[in-house]
Amino acid sequence: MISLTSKARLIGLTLMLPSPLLAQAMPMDGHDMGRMAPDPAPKPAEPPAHDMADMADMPGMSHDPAAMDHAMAMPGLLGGYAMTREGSGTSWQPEATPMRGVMTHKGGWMLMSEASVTLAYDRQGGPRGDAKTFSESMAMLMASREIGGGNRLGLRAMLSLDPAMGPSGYPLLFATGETANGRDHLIDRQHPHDLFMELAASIAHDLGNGRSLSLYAGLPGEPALGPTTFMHRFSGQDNPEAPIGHHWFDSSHITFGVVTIGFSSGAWKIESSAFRGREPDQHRWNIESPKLDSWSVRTFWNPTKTLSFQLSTGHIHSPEALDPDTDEQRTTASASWALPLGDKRTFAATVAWSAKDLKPGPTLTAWLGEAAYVFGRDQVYGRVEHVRENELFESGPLHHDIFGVTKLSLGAQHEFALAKHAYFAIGGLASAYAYPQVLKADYGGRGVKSFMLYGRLRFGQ
Ligand SMILES: [Cu+2]
Repeated sequence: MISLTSKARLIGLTLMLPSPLLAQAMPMDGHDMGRMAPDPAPKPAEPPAHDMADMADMPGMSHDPAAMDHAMAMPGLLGGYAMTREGSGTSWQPEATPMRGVMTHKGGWMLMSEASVTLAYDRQGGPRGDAKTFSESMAMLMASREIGGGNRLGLRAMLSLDPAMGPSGYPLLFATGETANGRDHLIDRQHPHDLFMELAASIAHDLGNGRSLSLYAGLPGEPALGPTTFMHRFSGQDNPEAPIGHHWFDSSHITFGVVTIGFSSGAWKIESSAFRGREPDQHRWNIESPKLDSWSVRTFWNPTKTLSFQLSTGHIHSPEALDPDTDEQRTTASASWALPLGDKRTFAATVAWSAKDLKPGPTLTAWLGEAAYVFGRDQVYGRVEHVRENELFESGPLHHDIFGVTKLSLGAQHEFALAKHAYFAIGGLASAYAYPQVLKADYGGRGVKSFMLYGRLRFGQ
């Protein structure tokens, strides 16, 4: 067990992490990207009028055209497109997604940083419900530079103090997966994330004509499987709850040992990973030993700046420590949409489908729809998901039975600017569920039964 004082010290440490970058960011207004997507080659068909309007509105934003050109030329880590096309790991998202990190330049390096700490009160209702006050957090640092020969080096670190919430995570009805103690399954709870969420390096080689080859390695890292992770996609990133379909879509986002090769050409990308199938264990403060016993293949198609489509499949060797003889073939498809509406308004949505083919065992499917509408510093968001569950009962007559469960969450938040790049948000969300009658004894009657209230301190744009 880690003592309270050392937890406090760690929290302090993470909060301080971006401060050197913050110091660099302060005098560099002209290099500041604001909430707009860079656009290295604006097409006449898509007038950038709203982008320009956003930019002019940004406090501290330079109106110098040279500085704007410079900001628009910000390249991605893994290819010669705009950086805003890149989501978590090696994933793509719509290029029009607003950037939330703070960009700076130093001696040939392009740096980006972002951090947030959320304190949430969580109340899940019904006989299996529970209440808890917990904190979740994330700090990300990214660095990239040209290293000659048409090659770009990328480095990325993402940390979280989620382990401080305790090994059993937070109450979340119908969420399953991973373990708190190495013996019992976590049921109706969301597991905490590891201290090290990503420590990755990448090299991208420019082949010309909009084509590039890339190599990405992480310990931990994110394999080429599923859509951009929930806390990094614009449609879901301010919702403090993990989706109950996390283990269908993006549970591989922290994988101890990942190597991915990718090839992109214009609007397309194809990539393949070798990675460790086993999910992180209950010891959340350490780095686990890597292995490459699983594989995945994924393709993205971004036909316009506002759209991104994804299709992937992966063979995951022995993902669950408590069920080591079961492998999984996970196949997912998703579409994401990001629509800048001008005047600091953005609408973003994601729909996703997944099939988890347990080997041996049944195929369990899930789908998800998620949307967020940001207007100024206010936001409303929602998520609807359906999951075919077979882990709700560890024993008894319903053990391993499959139940279709649907959850709807709606939330809102308001953010206050505290200082340049520092924000404080307050928000809340409520959830309602639909499930088979046979679960009534364990989950109670239907209706709205869970809510979360939260405050969030954020460093970024
Ligand atoms: Cu996770």
